[in-house]
Amino acid sequence: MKITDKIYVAGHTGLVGGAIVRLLKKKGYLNIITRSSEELDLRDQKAVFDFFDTVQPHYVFLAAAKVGGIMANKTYPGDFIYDNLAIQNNIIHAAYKNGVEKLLFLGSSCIYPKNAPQPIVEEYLMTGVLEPTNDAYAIAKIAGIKMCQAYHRQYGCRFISVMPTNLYGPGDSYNLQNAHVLPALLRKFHEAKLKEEHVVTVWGTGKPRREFLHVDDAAMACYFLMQRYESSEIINVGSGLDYTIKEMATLIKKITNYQGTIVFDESKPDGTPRKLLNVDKIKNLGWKAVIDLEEGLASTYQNFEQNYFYYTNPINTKNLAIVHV
Ligand code: GFB
Repeated sequence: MKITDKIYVAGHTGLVGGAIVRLLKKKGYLNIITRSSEELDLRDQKAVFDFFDTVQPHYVFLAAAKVGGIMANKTYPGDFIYDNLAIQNNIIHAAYKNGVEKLLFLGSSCIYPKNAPQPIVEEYLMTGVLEPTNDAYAIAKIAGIKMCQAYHRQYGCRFISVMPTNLYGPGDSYNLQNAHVLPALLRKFHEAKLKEEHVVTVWGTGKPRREFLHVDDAAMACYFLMQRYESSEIINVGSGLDYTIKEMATLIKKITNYQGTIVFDESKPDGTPRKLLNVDKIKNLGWKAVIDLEEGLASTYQNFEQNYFYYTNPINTKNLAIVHV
């Protein structure tokens, strides 16, 4: 990517899109293009086609998606499948029609089968049944991967698909019903400390294992792959380490300096038992995560505390909660 190329980051108000924009600015790119969802509804085919027609971006980071934690996925599967299919269909097709030089599509580790052997290698895609709490989202993401591969095969488009593990960092959603586990727990422990509550409730059994990656590492990986990766085969991006939810709750208790007790609400879903990506493929290309989990969480907590009123304002959490477009 040349410093003057037009680079469209779809989803720049979301966790990953925001981190990609921060990184591109730091690297000195001069022509970063963004549109808020008020300016451009990515589910609207005509609006997206007109936008590409007018703007003619050279590179596209497709980080726009409807995303959320286990409860959001379980509650709104219709929204997750429709919005994500619409967004990615519109952007991928418009990118092809307008001769975009390269597009990077962001998937998710939940595309893999619920009981995939661990750590998960890329070849396990479509070898088993999906986790039911997020199968609608996963099917949309799998369709996006297949669309990039089909356009690569039929039209020679340089469209690549990147599968990040569970991400966290500044710019996340802190809406307790819809957020992912780490922001939800940071907020729960922080507020319990402020209100001097004796107990924090963590969903599920605490036994599922999850791998976490700081979003600035994920943005670095996307940037690296945009320059270095040409295959239409999917590629995993992760830290290579996983922890139980109980271990994560204990770590967040320490980081937030909360003195009370943790209890588990087993009426809430656990989701996939384990989701650890094998990251050999990207490591062999020369990229690895550098942000230590405890340090990354501590700085994320600092960012949350500093912007507490923004993150917990119902207007912002409503926007951030589900639609990252
Ligand atoms: O992060 P999370 O919502 O998503 O939940 P998934 C991970 C684990 O943390 C589950 C537990 O076992 C939850 O039950 N957990 C404990 C909590 N307390 C909480 C809490 O307060 N909030 C939340 N949210 N979880 C999502 C998918 O799955 O991961 C998406 O649904 C996407 O589609 C994303 O792929 C990366 O890791 O289970």
